[in-house]
Amino acid sequence: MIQITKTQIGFLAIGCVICLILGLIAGYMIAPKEIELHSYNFGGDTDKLATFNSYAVDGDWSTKIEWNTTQLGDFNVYVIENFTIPNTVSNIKWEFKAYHRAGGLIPEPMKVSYWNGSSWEQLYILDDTEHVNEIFFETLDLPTESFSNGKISIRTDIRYSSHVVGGLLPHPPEQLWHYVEYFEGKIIMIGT
Ligand SMILES: [Ca+2]
Repeated sequence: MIQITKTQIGFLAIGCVICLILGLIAGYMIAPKEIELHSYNFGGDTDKLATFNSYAVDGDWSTKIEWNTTQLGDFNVYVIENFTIPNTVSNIKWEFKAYHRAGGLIPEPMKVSYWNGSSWEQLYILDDTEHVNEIFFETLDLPTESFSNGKISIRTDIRYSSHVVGGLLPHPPEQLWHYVEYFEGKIIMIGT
């Protein structure tokens, strides 16, 4: 029969505690983490929006910037979101949520780019046949050059197009729409 002394139980308990602490540290190091938005700015036809610009960066994944759909024409709005990244990070992703109302009026109604230190590099393009008439999420891998200086800037361009077609018998005039609306985006990083 195997006998276990109180001393052995003590060592066993200490060993378990150490393993638990090491496990927690390892989990903390590899668990995905979000980092807070440092600053942002908007550009383009922001006067064509029906909502506050800030709905794109308010941290609320249920609010979005929306177009005033009574207007006709082609417009573009972009938001640039800036983050400060710890220099120990090795893996960064960008996740966003958007809505695509498809209508075949414009190609590439949404683009996402990152700043490489001297120019904007394209990371993602939404094709007009993707995510048709639905809310969608995308998670994109960011290349090392996008955060090698401890900062990262993401630019999201969304477009709007609306035109009246028809008007000749037997087709009455009809207003068509095609646009993307943007809810929110965030950096996800792996590392410490
Ligand atoms: Ca929002």
